[in-house]
Amino acid sequence: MPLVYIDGKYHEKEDARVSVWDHGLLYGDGIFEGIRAYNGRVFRHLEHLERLYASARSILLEMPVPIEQMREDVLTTLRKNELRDAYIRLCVTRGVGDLGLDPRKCARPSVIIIADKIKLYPAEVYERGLRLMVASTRKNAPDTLSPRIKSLNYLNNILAKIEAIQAGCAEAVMLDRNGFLTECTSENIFLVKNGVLFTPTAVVGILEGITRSVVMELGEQLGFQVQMAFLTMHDLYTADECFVTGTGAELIPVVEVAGRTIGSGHPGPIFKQLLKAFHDLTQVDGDPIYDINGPLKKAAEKVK
Ligand code: PXG
Repeated sequence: MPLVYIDGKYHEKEDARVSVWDHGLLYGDGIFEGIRAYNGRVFRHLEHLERLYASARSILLEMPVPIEQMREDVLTTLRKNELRDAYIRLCVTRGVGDLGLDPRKCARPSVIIIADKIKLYPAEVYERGLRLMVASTRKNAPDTLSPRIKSLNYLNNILAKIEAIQAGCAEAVMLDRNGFLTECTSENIFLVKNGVLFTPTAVVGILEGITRSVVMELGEQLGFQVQMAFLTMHDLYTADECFVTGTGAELIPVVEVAGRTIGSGHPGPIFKQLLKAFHDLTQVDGDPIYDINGPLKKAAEKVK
């Protein structure tokens, strides 16, 4: 344990390896997804796979298997590892090729599926909230390497993460070339002002997070207005509440940004409502991992 899927075969952790000739390693040429399973269900499974296939299209990578097959392969990997609550890391690399950027050198993309226990953020951050700093590293512009592609090229985010670590902060907020808020290094960002939820528009260049879209849905269901907008640091400093969202993080409150206290300095009431709604949803919504043979099994029992 864990058993790792690589191109149709399962390997023990120690034997799960890729070639040094893989362009995913040599050039960061590939894409990935981070997905979670809760209570025996893969949360927003299809949405994650659709984003993966959209990233593939954008980088002209022909997926070696259709989306339905990929869905089955993820579920099988979870079953093989006997997981109900898990973190799933899907990687698709350009594959093995000669040296040189030309993707035509790579005969076939490689698919890797890792399913493992999740490492949660400490409970303390959800209660006390995060402190953010503002990274000097600007977000890649949409006309360079679009942040909408979840690519194996994460150095832009890693440089900002290093700045955060050096400053003693867990996360950094990143701005675009014009100073508009984009997102953090691996979470999207939300503000609350006068009861309205705001999040940066995807036009500035962000990864359109699955958690972000769930939070927008939940916000509306709870009766809040939700707006995607061009936002600046001023909007952040003067917000009543702020929080970040992501598959790993779920929803984490932000209580300080660049030395300014946000709102009351404590996790806000709207954040708390959304977090509860999110937790409730993750327990019941998603692609079942183990019930897949349920109807067939029941039918077989009836025949007996
Ligand atoms: N922005 C960026 C740059 C991200 O990488 C998000 C926003 C949030 O998106 P989701 O769809 O998760 O709500 C991400 C997500 C990993 C890992 O293994 C990375 C992410 C998510 C899960 C795991 O590093 N990034």
